[in-house]
Amino acid sequence: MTDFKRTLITTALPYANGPIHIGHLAGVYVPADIYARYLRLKNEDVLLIGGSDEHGVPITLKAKNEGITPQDVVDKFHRIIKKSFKDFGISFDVYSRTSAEIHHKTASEFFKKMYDQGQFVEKTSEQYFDEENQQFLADRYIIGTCPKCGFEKAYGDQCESCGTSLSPTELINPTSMISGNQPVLKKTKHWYLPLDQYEPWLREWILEGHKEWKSNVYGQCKSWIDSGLQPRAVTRDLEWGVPVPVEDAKGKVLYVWFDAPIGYISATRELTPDWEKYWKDPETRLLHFIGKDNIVFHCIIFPSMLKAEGTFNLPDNVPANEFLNLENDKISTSRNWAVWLHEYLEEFPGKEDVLKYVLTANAPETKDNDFTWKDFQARNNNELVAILGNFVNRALVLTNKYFDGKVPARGELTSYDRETLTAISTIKAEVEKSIDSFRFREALKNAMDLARLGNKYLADEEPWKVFKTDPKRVETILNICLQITANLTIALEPFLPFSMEKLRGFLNFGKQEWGKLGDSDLLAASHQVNVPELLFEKIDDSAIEQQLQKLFDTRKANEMLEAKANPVKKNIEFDDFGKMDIRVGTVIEAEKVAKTKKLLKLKIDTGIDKRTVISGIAEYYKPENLIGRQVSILVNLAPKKLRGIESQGMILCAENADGTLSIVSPDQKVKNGSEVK
Ligand code: B3M
Ligand code: ZN
Repeated sequence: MTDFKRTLITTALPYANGPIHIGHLAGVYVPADIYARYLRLKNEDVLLIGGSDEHGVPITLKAKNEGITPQDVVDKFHRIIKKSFKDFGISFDVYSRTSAEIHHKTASEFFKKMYDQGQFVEKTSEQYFDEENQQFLADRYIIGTCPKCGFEKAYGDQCESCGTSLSPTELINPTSMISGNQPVLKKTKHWYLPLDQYEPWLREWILEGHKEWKSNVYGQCKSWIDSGLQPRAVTRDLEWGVPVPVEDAKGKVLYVWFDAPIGYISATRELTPDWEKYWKDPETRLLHFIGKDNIVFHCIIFPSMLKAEGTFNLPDNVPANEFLNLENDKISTSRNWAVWLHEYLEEFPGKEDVLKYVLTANAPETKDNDFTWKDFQARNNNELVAILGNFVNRALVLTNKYFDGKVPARGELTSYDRETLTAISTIKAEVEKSIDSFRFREALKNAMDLARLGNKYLADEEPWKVFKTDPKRVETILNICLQITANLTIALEPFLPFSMEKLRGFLNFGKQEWGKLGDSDLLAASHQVNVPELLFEKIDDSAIEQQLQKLFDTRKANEMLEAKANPVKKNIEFDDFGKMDIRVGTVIEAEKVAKTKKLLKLKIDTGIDKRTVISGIAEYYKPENLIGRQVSILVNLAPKKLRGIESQGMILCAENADGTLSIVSPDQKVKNGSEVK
């Protein structure tokens, strides 16, 4: 099926402004590592490329806040990230960084070539400038009042309250988030990638040519393309980054999303003088492992850049994953809501594979998933210990006990034996089918099924009983168990590399090629095995409680910070409160407002009348679930047009720390029109 000679696997370059957490691992690095290890076992020519993304505005702001240089920030986190990946066993062939000289050179040349080929559009526009800090402001660093809904903390690119996408100049009362001052408009020139011109080609290449891509990836591409692509600025007014290599561009750098994917090329170049073979030979297959928030950059923008440059391969597939949550809450670096890899490695020494196992078994491949410490413990204790570890341990211990550690030969076979041997012979095709289509959790399950089957076979056959009456029969049983064990060292090698190395040590057995998987004579009769140690250990409740306590403390600390950031407002008189007419009403109709993410159009029976209210709760409530619910509504709020619909009032909601909204309702049914006071 394969018509390529080699595979180049890239993994999203993490921003070097924080450490790696389990969300990064589950979404990108664990699956990419499994895939690379699998291909290496098959003796394929493969490179696994990684590196730190060290540019961008957030890094400069972090440096500013801490009174250090951006280089200091990235040096610190690059070191932490690189070490934690290494200790965890992500088998990068190279882990580079975008502040490296080779990267600046590569990105610069790439831009220059596109520039010389006339592939950018030059545009001068007015952009907000912070006079105090003498810098142009990225859209995200300007806040102001949303012209559509009046929300006071809308960002320069989007209002988080009503979902409208904005440009900074549309904001009312714009404020620089850096100085707190009002920014001024200043002329500046930038280079744009005219993505609109690539639309017909993208349609053809992705929508026609790559229907096999994962449906979440294909779907996102389709919706981007269908909603119309706009030219994108690929340069910024900033000091930190790759300088724009043309005259007349002082104080300008390449936009971080322009240079970062080129980082994959630079890293390959750092690794091998043969790098062009991996990027330009059409017999090389290019795969990008990323999370879903990076799809547009890897499927639309970077390919357009590669296409424009003209000499590079395009990605063959982009198996992007969804998100992993932690204990039912979004993982967040700024809120410290995460399991950090470097901390895990310290707190659970020798348990790298346990985390790999749990993250793969519960990988967010088709939908967002949740990591919980209870599930982590259960999967370790009930699967790794009770099934895999228990099985191989008993097979090895019994072989030592009855046969001095020499692999016994098989004798006459029962039909159960034959069934079991057949399961060994089919495992390869099953695991391959899943891995080849990037379904790693299914592949892991298939491989673990072999251990499950071995465990059951051993329990059913009870060699410890049979030995007393028929020791010859035990030779066959243990031979089969040991052959399963030897096969597991191959099938599970991509997933649990540290443990399989250990297990090969117990078996006194070398590392095998993938092609050997399915062979039920991997171990010759009278081959000497060793006395095993435990392959996995139980994780007790106290270790889990400690982790939960840590998260609990984080949550508490966050709540306190948020309370401080949201202080109690100035006192008011009762009369001020009395001006608000808040009533209880019942939702009688509900529908989404077309072309918005956040808005619902509700018809409310207020007891006084039936009126229309637009509410920004579409992300948290399905319209059909609202019908019949009682809500609190501010009925004397001056009517306002939103998206062309007049909203007559406002539904009251409680805003959670993470920004999610929850409707405030009476705790028992009351008459519509009842006053809230
Ligand atoms: N650093 C964004 C992220 O970490 C970005 C990825 C770059 S991949 C070229 O999600
Ligand atoms: Zn708004």
